[in-house]
Amino acid sequence: MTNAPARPSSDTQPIDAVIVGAGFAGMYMLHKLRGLGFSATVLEAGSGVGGTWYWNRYPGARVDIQSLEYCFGFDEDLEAEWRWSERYAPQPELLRYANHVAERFDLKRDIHFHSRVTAAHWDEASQFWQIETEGGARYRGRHLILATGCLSIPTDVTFPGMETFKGPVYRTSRWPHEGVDFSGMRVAIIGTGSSAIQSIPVIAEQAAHLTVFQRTPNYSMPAHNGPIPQADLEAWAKDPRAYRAASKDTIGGFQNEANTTTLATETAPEEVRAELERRWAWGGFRILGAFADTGIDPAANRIIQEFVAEKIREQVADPAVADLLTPKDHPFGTKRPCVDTGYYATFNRPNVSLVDLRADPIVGFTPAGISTQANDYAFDAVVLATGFDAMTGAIDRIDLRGVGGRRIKDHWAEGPRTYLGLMVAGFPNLFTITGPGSPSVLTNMINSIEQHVEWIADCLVSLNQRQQTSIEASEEAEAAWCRHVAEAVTPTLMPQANSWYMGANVPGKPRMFMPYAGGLNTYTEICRQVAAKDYEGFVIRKGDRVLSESRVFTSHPPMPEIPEKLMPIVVERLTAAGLMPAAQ
Ligand code: NA7
Repeated sequence: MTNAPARPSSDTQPIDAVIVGAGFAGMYMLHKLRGLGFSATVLEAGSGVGGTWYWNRYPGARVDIQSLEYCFGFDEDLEAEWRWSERYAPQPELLRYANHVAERFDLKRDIHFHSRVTAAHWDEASQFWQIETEGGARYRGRHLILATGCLSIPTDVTFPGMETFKGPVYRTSRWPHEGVDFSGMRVAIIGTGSSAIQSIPVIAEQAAHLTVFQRTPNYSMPAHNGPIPQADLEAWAKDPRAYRAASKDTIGGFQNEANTTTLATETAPEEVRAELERRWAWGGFRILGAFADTGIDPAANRIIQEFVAEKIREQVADPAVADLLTPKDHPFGTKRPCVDTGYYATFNRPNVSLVDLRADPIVGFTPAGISTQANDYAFDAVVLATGFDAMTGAIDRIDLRGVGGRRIKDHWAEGPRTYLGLMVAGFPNLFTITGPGSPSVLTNMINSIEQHVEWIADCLVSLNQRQQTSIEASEEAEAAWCRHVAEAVTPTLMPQANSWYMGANVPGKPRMFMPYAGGLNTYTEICRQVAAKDYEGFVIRKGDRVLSESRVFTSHPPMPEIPEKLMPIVVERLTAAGLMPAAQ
C-alpha cells in the first residue's frame, strides 16, 4: 500500500467535519452531512470503502446478523433496490454493497484514500481540529468524527522466530486482495475466535492438511445459512419501515425474540430443551434470547452450556476432540459467541487436526513450521486469526490531543471514558461513532451506526443554527455515564470472561467492560432525551464564551424489569462493585 494521498497532499481549507474511516459509519456520516449542507471530507487508510469488509477478506468471512437487518435503512430506494443472495451475506457481497452505496450517493469524490490519520490536535484559538495524515497532508476540521471501527486494528501477536519461517504468514484481518490458494499445502491456523471459526471449514476443504492451534475454545452456533427465511422476507416486504423500526427497538438491534420474563431455572427441563432446540434449529444468535436468566444466573447459564456441549458432542466424532472444543472457562454468551457453517464437523475430516495449546504451548516458529513444547510441526503456510485491539485500538493509535494538549491515551489510561460513547470530556467537537461506552459491538452495528450518525448530524445542525462553535462533554456527565455503563453490565455474567470486550486480549490494556450493555433501544431513548434537554451534560461555547452549560446527566433509564428471583444476584453484584449502597 502506498502512503501517497490519492488527492492533493495538503488541504487546509476549513471543513465542517473531517470524518476518519470509510466503512459503513464514515460513508453514512458523509452522506448525511452533505445532505444537510455541511462540508465534509473522509480520510481512509485503505484504498477502498467498506471498513471491516474491505480488510477482512479471509476465506469464509461473512456477517453473523441476518443481511436483511445488517444493511442501511436510511434510504428507502436503496433498501428496495438491493437484494441479498443469502441469509448471511459473504464478505465479497458486503464489499459490493459498500461500493454500491458509495457510488449511488457519489461518496468517493469526498473520500481521500491512502490517508491514515496520525495526529489530530484541538486548536483552542481557532476552535478547529488540526489533522495530519501519514503522508503529511493536513486538514482543518470544525468537527472531527472518528468512524474508525471497533475491530479494525489487529493485535500485534508475534511468536519467537516467526521471521525465520520459510513460508508465508497471513493475518485474517489483512488478507491479500488477490486471495490465497492453499491447494496441496500443509497449513496452520492459530486462534479459534470468530475469524478462525469461519475460515477453518473453508481452508480445510482446500489444504492438504490443516492444523488448528487452539488456546481457548469458543461457543459457536450454526448459521444455517441459505435463502432468507420466507417469514422474514414477507415481514420485511410488507412494510420495510416497520421491519426496520422493529429491529432498532430491541436490545441487540436485530429481531431475536428476546425473552425477558421466562426463567430457565423455573421451566420444566423438557420445555427448556424444546425451546433451545427450536432456537438452535433457527440458527445464529437466536438462542441467546431464549430465557431471561441465562445472562445473569450461573445455574441458568450452565443449562445452556450443557446444551451446547451436547451439540458439540453430536457433531464431533472423536469424544476427546469434542471435549477439547468445548468451552469450560467462561459462561455462555460472555465472550462474543460465534456463528459458523460446518465448524465442528470439520474436525471429523482426516486432513484436520487440533492442537491444545493449554496442554502443549507454542515455543516458537522454526524455518520449517511451528514448535510446541512437545512437538515439531512442518507447514507451508501459517494463518494468524489472533484478534483485535478492540474498541480503543484505532482511536488511541492517533496522536489525539484535546484542550491544553491533553492526550486521549492519558485520559483513557485506566480505560476508555466517554459520555454516551459519543464524546469525551476535554475533547470538544470530537465524536466517536460506535465508540466505547456505546452499545456498538453488542448490537447490529449498522443499526447502531445509523442511530449515532443521525444523533451527531442533529447535534451539528443545532450548533450551527445557533452559531455555536464547540460542544464538549462535561467531566461530571462523563463520570456519570461511565458509572452507568458499569451499572448496566455488572449484574450480568459478562465481566467474568477474559474477553476483548474487557480489553483482556491485549497485554497491559486496562480491564474494563467497554461497550454499553443496556441495549440499543434504551440507549437510543437516552440519547434522544439528552438532545431534547438541550444537550444536557454538555458545555456549548461560541469561541471562548460559554453559551450553555448543563453539566449533569439526568436521563438515566428506568431500572430494567428484572425477574424477582434474580434480584438478589443483581444486588449482590452491584453492591460488591460499589455501585449500590450496601444494605444496613
Ligand atoms: P478473537 O475473537 O479475539 O479471537 C482471537 C483468537 O486468537 C482467540 O482464539 C485467541 O485465544 C487466539 N490467540 C490470540 N493470541 C494468541 C496467542 N498468542 N497464541 C495462541 N492463540 C492466540 O478475534 P477474531 O478475529 O476471531 O474475532 C473478532 C471479532 O470479529 C468477533 O468477535 C466478531 O465480532 C468479528 P484466547 O481466547 O485469547 O485464548
